[in-house]
Amino acid sequence: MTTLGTDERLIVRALRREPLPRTPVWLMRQAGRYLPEYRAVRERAGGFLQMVRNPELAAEVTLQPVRRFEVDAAIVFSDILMPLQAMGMALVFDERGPVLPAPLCEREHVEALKPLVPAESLAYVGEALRLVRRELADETALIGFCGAPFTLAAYAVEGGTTGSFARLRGLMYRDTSTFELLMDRLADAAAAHLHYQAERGCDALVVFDTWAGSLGREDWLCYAAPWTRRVLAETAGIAPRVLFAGQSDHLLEDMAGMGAEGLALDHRTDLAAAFERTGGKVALQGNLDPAALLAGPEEVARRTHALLDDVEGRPGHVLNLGHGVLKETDPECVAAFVAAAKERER
Ligand code: 1CP
Repeated sequence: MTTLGTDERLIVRALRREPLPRTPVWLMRQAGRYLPEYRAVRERAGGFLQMVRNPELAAEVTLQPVRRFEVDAAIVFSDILMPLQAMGMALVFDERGPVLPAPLCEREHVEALKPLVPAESLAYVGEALRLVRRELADETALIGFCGAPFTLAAYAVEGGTTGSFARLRGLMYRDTSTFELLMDRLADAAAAHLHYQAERGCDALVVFDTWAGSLGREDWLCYAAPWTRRVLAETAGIAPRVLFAGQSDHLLEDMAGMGAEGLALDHRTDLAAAFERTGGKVALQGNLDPAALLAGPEEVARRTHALLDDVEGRPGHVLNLGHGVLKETDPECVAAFVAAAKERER
């Protein structure tokens, strides 16, 4: 048996914009509470953090959607906020999501953050990657990820999910030098985390900038983009990188020039138009509305084919949702989404 190298896995080839026999497919949040087998492991572990920090359990839930749906990639089960915990911040997850009970508000808090040394404080991620790669079929890619500095800063300063980002925006405008110090520290951490995951065998890396699109273009250029660009510059060549930014149609052309090989689009952006707007500079990932998977399997298949028809023949497409799988999703609908992509093999 010959062994496929990283370079031959479909997703890697799509990110290089090679013509392919079919469009590769995976889903953001493909491991999660919509899967009964995930809920069973979570129950046994006693919570989300206990799963993430236990490499055997993290590997198990990483592999669950790969076994069930035969997606083209596994994404390591962890969270973008784990580096904040490793840097010394308290972190808990409750039913609604992440909570950081002691958010940063003074310059001393930022200065007290520990530099991230992934081989020490995130060794459980490296071990999970090793266990997953051992079980994966040769043709399946392994994806690592990090949060972009602005999105990490949002959680570190807000203390959790807020709609307005009032604390972050206040810091950004009124104490810009503290904000910039925080962004510098987070950019160092993000780059270190990506290097570690590439060294541990990841074929591709995703940089999640979930909240970047909340900024208008001028503020984004001034307060967010320079640090994302820095993370991408410091990780050039280690593995192809995909930049995800939600609700960022107004930033699409700029995002295409950030240095990532691929851009992940949410469902509000027209995919065929995005191929025109980015002019072949980057591969594009996306972008079915996650809520479309709440329709029945037939409707999911119809919509997925319509999306693929729209970009037929364009190299450099990775099929995915525009954001993570919703926990109310019927696994049959995920199966229909994946099957639609696979049955188009030429
Ligand atoms: O069981 C549970 O209740 C946990 C829910 C959950 C899961 C399954 C959280 C809490 N994180 C995760 C895993 C996760 N998070 C992965 C694993 C791999 C996979 O996709 O299967 C990844 C890549 C993330 C990334 C992540 N976490 C992002 C960026 C992507 C995005 O969705 O925009 C963000 C913003 C987070 C923070 C976070 N962690 C968890 C939740 C519910 C959230 C989002 C909360 C919010 O909207 O602010």
